[in-house]
Amino acid sequence: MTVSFCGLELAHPVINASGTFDAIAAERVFGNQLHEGFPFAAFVTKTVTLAPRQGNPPPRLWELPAGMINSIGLPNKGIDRFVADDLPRLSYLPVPLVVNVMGFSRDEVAELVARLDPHDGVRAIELNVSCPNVKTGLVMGADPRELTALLARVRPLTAKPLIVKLTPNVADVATVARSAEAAGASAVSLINTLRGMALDPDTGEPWLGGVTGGVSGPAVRAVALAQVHAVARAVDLPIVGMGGVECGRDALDLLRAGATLVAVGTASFRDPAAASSVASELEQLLAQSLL
Ligand code: RRO
Repeated sequence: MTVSFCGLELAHPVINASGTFDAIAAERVFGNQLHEGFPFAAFVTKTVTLAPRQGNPPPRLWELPAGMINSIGLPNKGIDRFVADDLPRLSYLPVPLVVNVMGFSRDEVAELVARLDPHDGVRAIELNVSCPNVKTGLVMGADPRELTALLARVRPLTAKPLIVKLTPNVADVATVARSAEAAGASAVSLINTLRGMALDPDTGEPWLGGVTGGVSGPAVRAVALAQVHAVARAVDLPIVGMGGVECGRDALDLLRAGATLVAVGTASFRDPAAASSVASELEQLLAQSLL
């Protein structure tokens, strides 16, 4: 199941979706066991911003019949402490490391990329232009011209692969993907969460502290499949497909739709080893399809 992605040789095509698996916390709980059976072929960090952030007020989660809504709002320690505290630990993971970043302006993204570029442990950078939970989060990923300008600014700053994480909250994701490709993206990943909301059954007021949030899990799987399919027909870039993947069959569908890699996200909250089962089921399905 080895796969080549942006020059990285991966043991299999299953990675994690940003923000859905805390490898440092998992290491504290599982110790060496985590490294022996590491569930992902590459590890993607939670989004890092330039300045530290508290995130959105609680409540931050709402469970759905087929997934959940999150309104986390990018809590993180900021790039300085990420580089000082987390990067050395994450660099010891047994798989290539992808750092996901988000800035509130082109200059901020440029600074984040420039700060990560010197670190050999960072094998690729994912640009999150699609967070639904902060006011300006969607601007860059929803506007092809803005995305082009962003990539023109940051592409010259690093030779590392730049993966652009696309939002599903646009009319035509293929157009956005095309502009990412034309402006020098190395790959695209999709989908981020779909904007949704829930009401408190007692008060009728929005449940989430951030009012709206991002829907993920099996509820969005068919949307992810359609968008990966559309983007695969629009660009020649490698695609990381994600959205509600829970079993080998879901992963196979995304690969058949044109993805090179598949990411597991929400399923890891229920079972931190979910991606391992997805990868072994996928291996069986691929072996069968070769017979
Ligand atoms: O932190 C979040 O609220 C968040 C982010 Br950065 C994102 O990209 N997608 C999402 O559903 N939540």
